[in-house]
Amino acid sequence: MYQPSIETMGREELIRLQSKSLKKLVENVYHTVPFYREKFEELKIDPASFRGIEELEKLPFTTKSDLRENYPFGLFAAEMEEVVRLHASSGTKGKPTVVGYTQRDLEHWSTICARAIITAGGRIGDRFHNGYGYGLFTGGLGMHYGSERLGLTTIPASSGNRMRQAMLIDDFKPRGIAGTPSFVLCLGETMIKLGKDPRKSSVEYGIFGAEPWTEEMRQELEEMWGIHAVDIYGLSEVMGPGVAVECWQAKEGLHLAEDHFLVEIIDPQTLKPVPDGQIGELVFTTLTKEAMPVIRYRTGDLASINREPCRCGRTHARMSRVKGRIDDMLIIRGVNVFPSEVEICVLSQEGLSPHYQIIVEKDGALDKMTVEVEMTPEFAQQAQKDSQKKIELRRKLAERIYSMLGLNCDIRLCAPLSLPRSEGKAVRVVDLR
Ligand code: DLL
Repeated sequence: MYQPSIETMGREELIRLQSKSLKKLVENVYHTVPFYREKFEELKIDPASFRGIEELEKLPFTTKSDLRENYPFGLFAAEMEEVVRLHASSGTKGKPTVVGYTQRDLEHWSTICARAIITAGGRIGDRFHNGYGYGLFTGGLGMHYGSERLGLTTIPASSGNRMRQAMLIDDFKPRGIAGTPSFVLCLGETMIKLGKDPRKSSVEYGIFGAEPWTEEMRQELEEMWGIHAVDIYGLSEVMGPGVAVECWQAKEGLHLAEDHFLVEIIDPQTLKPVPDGQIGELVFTTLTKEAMPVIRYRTGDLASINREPCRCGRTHARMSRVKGRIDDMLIIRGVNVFPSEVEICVLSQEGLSPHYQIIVEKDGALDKMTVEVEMTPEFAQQAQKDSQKKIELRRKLAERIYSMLGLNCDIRLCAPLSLPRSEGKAVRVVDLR
């Protein structure tokens, strides 16, 4: 462990610590962020008498639209001279959301990412190939500073240029790799195309996140590379990568950095907390951020929480894999569909590769879902000789999807390497409605 005294802290002590930080935070944002001052006044919250975690539910939520409405720096709690770094979301709808960090925030973030790398299986002395994109996206720089904090030999590969990355892995021999699961999958594919077997590479563990992925995709990556593949979660509004990470020993949920982030799971309709173990929306309050703290930030991500200590010895609560985002949920002919459910069906069907896309369009008055998926090269070869095989495979996948979702869909089998490859976050859904 990187910080054993914090990572194995008893729950009572942890809650005391969180409560103390929360009280300080409430006082601080009241005096520094007009947005929170107004909200507190509306809700008649007096920061001076706020008692801590027991009163958490009285505090207002913060949403992505609050960030947009206060673009770019309206929610900053620190003076601009103290803000030493900005990051921003890609902003597919209108303005991006902007986040800021003070020097101390960056210190904390590096420590949190260093802790995450060790949790994921990293060791002092490793070489670390960082395939997250560098730039306004938090993935690249976040993991970079975590790796340097540990003193690892850090390779800032960024995303893209797979041929070059394949060569770097061959030559630099990293023990750890990080990137979006879809990108590292494509990188493995490129290595194979170049006649290099990723299983024979030096890589022993991979830290994958920034997009939803499934247990089936984990298996695919672990087999392809011969590695431990662990899940890392985070979001810019709260900090970036490192908010939670799986341990390589158990891979049973992602350990939340609870000394820095207070987690809640709520029912997105009623906004009330749901019991541990039940899926709901993840909500975070930052406990140590200076430049842009957030109170009860509604992430839109769906997961559950488990507060039992883990067999790796860590006591911080664990979140489940993210099932999807509330706004990623497709409603097709009245049926709720998460792209991850389609991924489970695709990856558990022999003959198919993990490269797929879901197309949703109007067919007259009705919605129509088509799953485009690449065949494996072996299957495609066999199917050339026997066209019946493709009909059979299409039927099998459609049946799997029907039994998972209760929804009929069309299947389009595509040639190997024909679908677009992602360099950062994969685009799984094309909604043409
Ligand atoms: O994606 C931060 C990050 C970088 C996390 C590298 C992990 C590794 P944003 O670009 O702000 O930040 O996107 C945050 O991505 O709300 C989730 O919807 C999704 N996401 C992040 N990690 C995971 C994950 C980074 N492990 C949004 N599983 C979040 C599923 C994830 N979704």
